[in-house]
Amino acid sequence: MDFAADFRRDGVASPVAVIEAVTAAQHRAALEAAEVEFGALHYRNKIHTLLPTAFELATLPAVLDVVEQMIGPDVLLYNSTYIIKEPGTDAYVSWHQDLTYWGLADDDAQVSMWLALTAATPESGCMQMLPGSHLDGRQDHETNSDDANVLLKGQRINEVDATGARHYPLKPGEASFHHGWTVHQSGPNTSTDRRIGLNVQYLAPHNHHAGQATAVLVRGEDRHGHYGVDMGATTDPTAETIDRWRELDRAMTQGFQVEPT
Ligand SMILES: O=C(O)CCC(=O)C(=O)O
Repeated sequence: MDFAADFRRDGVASPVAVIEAVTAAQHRAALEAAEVEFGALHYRNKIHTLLPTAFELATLPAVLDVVEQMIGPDVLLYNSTYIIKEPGTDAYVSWHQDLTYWGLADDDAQVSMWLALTAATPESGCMQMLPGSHLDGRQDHETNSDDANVLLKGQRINEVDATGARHYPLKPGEASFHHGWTVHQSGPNTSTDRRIGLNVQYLAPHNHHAGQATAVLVRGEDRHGHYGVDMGATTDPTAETIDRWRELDRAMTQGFQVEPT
């Protein structure tokens, strides 16, 4: 499969098999053990700096090989979050584009991966995307407060022509990769199981961020030095790594206000 060609043409490549279902189940169990220790971990930033299970998934060779096809041989891991929809809840994600609030210099030198740890189906609230919409650039968003909307500012594109929109279902262990201008949304989880995905953002090192940003180099070289250095978690959390993660999570949430350059 030429995932890079799909990504260039459609702004999305999916599904990409990256781990076995049994391995996905082990990572789900590791996440659920961490939820017992740390409380809810839905949508907490930079989770790869806290949990070795998240860092391992974000740096799988099978994932980085695809990322490299899309953004080149030098790869920074910028952010990761578990996005969890509990069964029978109304949490949804409105039509939006990721890059609207990121503040990056080069829109094409980034990609997001969404790796399913449980089944992501139309019933459980998998992503729906508009293939090719990344080619039209930024669209106007408005913000509103809606507790059911997973997005921090409840941002949404109001005028979406959803003709041609497709669901992108994933089996446990499969991933999708999408461009930051690809218009997408997801509906509520009406299934009987949790819908759990690990969402990871990768950047090429030349892709300067308008704010104070940090990242981990996970492949190749960083000849630019635009980013402060995060440490990926390779051992169980310590008091020090927990404190640092809390600080990074808070800073990312506050930095969300950064407008694009
Ligand atoms: O998890 C979801 O349903 C939405 C994820 C999303 O918006 C994204 O990965 O950019």
